[in-house]
This record gives sequence, structure tokens and C-alpha cells, in this order.
Amino acid sequence: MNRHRSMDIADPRYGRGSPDSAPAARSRCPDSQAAAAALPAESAPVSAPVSIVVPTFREAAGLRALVERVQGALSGYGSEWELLLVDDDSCDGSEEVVAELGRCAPVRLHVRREPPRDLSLSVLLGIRLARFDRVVVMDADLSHPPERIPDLLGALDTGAELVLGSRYVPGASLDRGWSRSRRLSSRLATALAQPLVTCADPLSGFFAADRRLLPVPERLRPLGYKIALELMVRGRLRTTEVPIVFHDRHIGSSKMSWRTLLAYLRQLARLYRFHLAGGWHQAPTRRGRHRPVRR
Ligand SMILES: Nc1nc2c(ncn2[C@@H]2O[C@H](COP(=O)(O)OP(=O)(O)OP(=O)(O)O)[C@@H](O)[C@H]2O)c(=O)[nH]1
Ligand SMILES: [Mg+2]
Repeated sequence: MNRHRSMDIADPRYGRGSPDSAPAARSRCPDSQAAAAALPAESAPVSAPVSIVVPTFREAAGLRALVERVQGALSGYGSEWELLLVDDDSCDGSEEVVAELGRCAPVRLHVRREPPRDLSLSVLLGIRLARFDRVVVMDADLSHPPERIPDLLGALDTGAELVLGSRYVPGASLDRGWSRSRRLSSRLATALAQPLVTCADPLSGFFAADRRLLPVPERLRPLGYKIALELMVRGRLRTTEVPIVFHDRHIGSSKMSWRTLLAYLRQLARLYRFHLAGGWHQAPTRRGRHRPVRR
């Protein structure tokens, strides 16, 4: 029985902005040219098609803003793109919102119905279902600025296997609204993972990769919030970081809880065991890399 439901309403023509495509819908589309013009020069478009994968749970209220910002950031992009939302059966109207937004943007929603509800499992499923090999993963609440997507993709072109949108490298900053305790707990959680990696922000949920270079899902134990950490440690990926300005969420509510904190500690324990045992004892082979779904 297929327990997933996919509402594929993407139309690749929208990504190219063909003047003949969906004229009625275009009149409701946001004016993304202005946002594109505001991009810094170093955000010059690169040309491989890209799928933006966003895990969502009860984010209906913020989806319009997300789609508008992503569309603005990628309006000058030199190739096709799509925005794939992987939703954990929110039942909050997300499907209707995406159906409406899909009239003027290449956005689609995949509803996951298989328990457990989980961010990392949703991300991995999204990576598998993505139309394109090049993927960017980000949160739905606009904590991760979509305007940095071209910079992440640019860094991928320089040979990195994983590019993190980083809060903790020079040039990056955190929302002023973040309380001291939030900053401290983020720093502490980051410090706990630091011996496993060589980057400054291993807990970032904003990253770009080519899925053909990622470890296959069978090599991961992905439950929890920190999928980039899992990929980096088990895949031994060559990682680089791009500074971002990290914003606090303004719409919707946090899904962080004690449950996610415990899941993180369990994930850390597994990764330390893996690391101390010497990893996979051999360099990852092509057969150990990610296999996209056949279409
Ligand atoms: N599919 C899916 N997405 C999830 C789940 N939990 C959280 N998300 C999404 O993952 C992203 C990060 O979740 P947030 O609630 O923003 O977590 P956070 O960024 O640590 O905390 P705040 O920004 O303070 O709210 C958002 O896009 C959420 O909608 C889940 O169980 N399943
Ligand atoms: Mg968030």
C-alpha cells in the first residue's frame, strides 16, 4: 500500500518564465525581478538545475512568503529549479496553499504518512524524490535566507561535496532576537558535535549537495533534526561553509522540544560510536553513494 501521497503540481515551464505559460496565474505571481536585481554580484547564476527540498510540519501560514523569497532568489538562475516540500501530514491547509502557489511557481508538495514523524526522514525522502541531482535543503520558516542559495550552489561548483549555510563563520550573524539562553544552547549543542567534524556549524539545516555523492540512506541512522551532521560524519564529505544571517522565525511555531533534544543526544552517541570504531573501515565506494529513485 502506498502510504505517501504526492501532489505534483510543478510545471517546469514556470521555472523558465515563458511568456506563453499560465498567463492568468502569472498576474498573481510576486514580482521577483526586484529581488533578483538586489542580489550581490557574486551571486551570479550557475547553470545546473536544482531542487530545493524543504521539510515542513504545520507551516501553512508561512509557505507563501517562503515561495516568494525562493522565487525571487532564483529568478535569475540560469537553469530549471523546483521547490519540493515534504510535509509530515500537517492537516493545516498546506495542500491547498501549495495548490494555489503552484499556479505561478514550480512548487510541489509531497505528503508523508508513514510514521514516525521526523525531520531527517523527510529530508532524505525529499532528496530521493527530487527531480534534480543538485539539491539544497532548508527550513520553511525563513531562518535560512533563500537569497544565499546561489552562493551555496556556487561553492558546490568549486568541488565541495557539501556546502553549509553557516551561522558561525566570519561574516555570519545570528538574529538579534535570539535570547542569550538560545544562543548558549546552540553553542553548546554545536560544541558537542565539533570533534566529529571540521566545520564551524555542523548543526546547520541549510545545505547544498549533489545527491550522487551522498551516502545511501541504508548507511545512515537519520532519526532527528540534524541530518547534515549525519551525512558529514558517515559520508566523510568534503565540506565548505558560506556565511549566512540567521533569522528567528516570525510565522508559525517551533517544533523543537525535549523529544528533539533527546533525539540529538542519541544521534550524537551513535555517531561517536561510529567515529571511534573507525567509520566504515574503507573509503566509500560509488555503490555506497545515494541512488535517486527511478522515474
Ligand atoms: N516533515 C517534517 N518537518 C519538520 C518536522 N519537525 C520540524 N520540521 C520542519 O523542519 C524545519 C525546522 O523546524 P523548526 O521548528 O523551525 O525548528 P528550529 O529551527 O530548530 O526551531 P525554531 O526556528 O525556533 O522554530 C521547519 O521547516 C519545520 O517545519 C517533522 O517532524 N517533519
Ligand atoms: Mg526554525
